[in-house]
Amino acid sequence: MSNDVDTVRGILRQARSIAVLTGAGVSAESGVPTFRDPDGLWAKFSPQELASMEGFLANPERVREWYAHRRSIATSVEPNAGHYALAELERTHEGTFTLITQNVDRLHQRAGSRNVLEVHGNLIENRCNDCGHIRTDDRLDCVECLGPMRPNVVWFGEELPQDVFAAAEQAARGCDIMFVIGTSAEVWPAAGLAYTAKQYGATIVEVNPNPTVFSREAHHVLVGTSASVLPQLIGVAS
Ligand code: BV8
Repeated sequence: MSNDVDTVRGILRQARSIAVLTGAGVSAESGVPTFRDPDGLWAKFSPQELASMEGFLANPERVREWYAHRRSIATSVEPNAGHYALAELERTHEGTFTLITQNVDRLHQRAGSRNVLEVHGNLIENRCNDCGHIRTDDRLDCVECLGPMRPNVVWFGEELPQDVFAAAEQAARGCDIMFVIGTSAEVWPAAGLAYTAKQYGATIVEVNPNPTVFSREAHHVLVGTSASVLPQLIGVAS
C-alpha cells in the first residue's frame, strides 16, 4: 500500500473515470463539525433523537431548531481548499468525474462542483414529509398539502433518494479510481459505495488524517487533511 501523493498523481493522470466519495471530514477545515470525531456532533447530541423520524415526531421543534443551527453554520462558513481542489478536478476531467457526497452542507456546490450526488440530501432546503414539496423558507406546514415540513436530509432508518443512489452506484461500478475522503465509512449504504468500487476493480485512495474501518481496503492511504492533501493531488501548492 503506497502512501505517496506522487504515486497517486501518476495514477490520476491515467484515469479514464474518477469517482469521489466525501464525508464530513472534507468540511471540517471550513468549521463545520463532523459527526464522530471526539468534538463531533454525536459527542453532544443523540443521532436517534435528532436525525431520525422518531426524534422529529417526538419533538419537531427541537429537531427543526437543531437543523436551523447547523444551517446557520453551513451558510456562514466558506468552502476550503479541499472543496476547491475537487471542483478543479471536475473541471479538468469533464464528463469522467463524479462527486458523491454524504455531506448536507452544500459547500461542494459553493466551491464550484457541478455534478454532485447528495446521497444524504441537504440541510439548506426543507421538504414536505408527505408530498415531497421543497422550500427554502421555514414554513412548518406544506403549502401544497399541509403536511409537516422537515429538513431535506436522509435520517437514520430512511431510504436514500433512489435515483441519486443509483447514479452513485453506477459511478462506483464504472470508475477506475475512487477517492474516499473525510469519511469514517461507518454509515450504510453510502459507505458500501467504496466497497463496490473496489469490488469492480477500481484503485482505491483514502484521504484522511486518521485510520478508518475502510483503510485496510484502500490501495493507497494519503494520511492528512483534505485541505492539505487535495491541492497537492491536483498540483496546486496548498
Ligand atoms: C437506511 C444526514 C434503510 C442527516 C446522515 C448496514 C450496516 C450497519 C448499519 C446499517 C446498515 N444499513 C443501514 C444501517 C443503518 C444506518 C447506519 O448506517 N447506521 C450506522 C451508523 C451503524 N443507515 C441508515 O439508517 C440509512 N438508511 O439504511 O434505510 C431503508 C431501506 C429502504 C427503505 C427504508 C429504509 C440512512 C443513513 C443516513 C443517515 N443520515 N446524515 C444529518 O446530517 O443530520 S448520517 C451522517 O453520517 C452524515 O450524513 C455523514 O456524512 C454520515 C457519515 O459520517 P461521515 O461523513 O463519515 O462523518 P464522520 O464524523 O463519521 O467521520 C468524519 C471523518 O473525517 C473521520 O474519519 C475523520 O477522521 C475525518 N476527518 C476529520 N477531519 C478531517 C477529516 N478528513 C479529512 N480532512 C479533515 N480535515
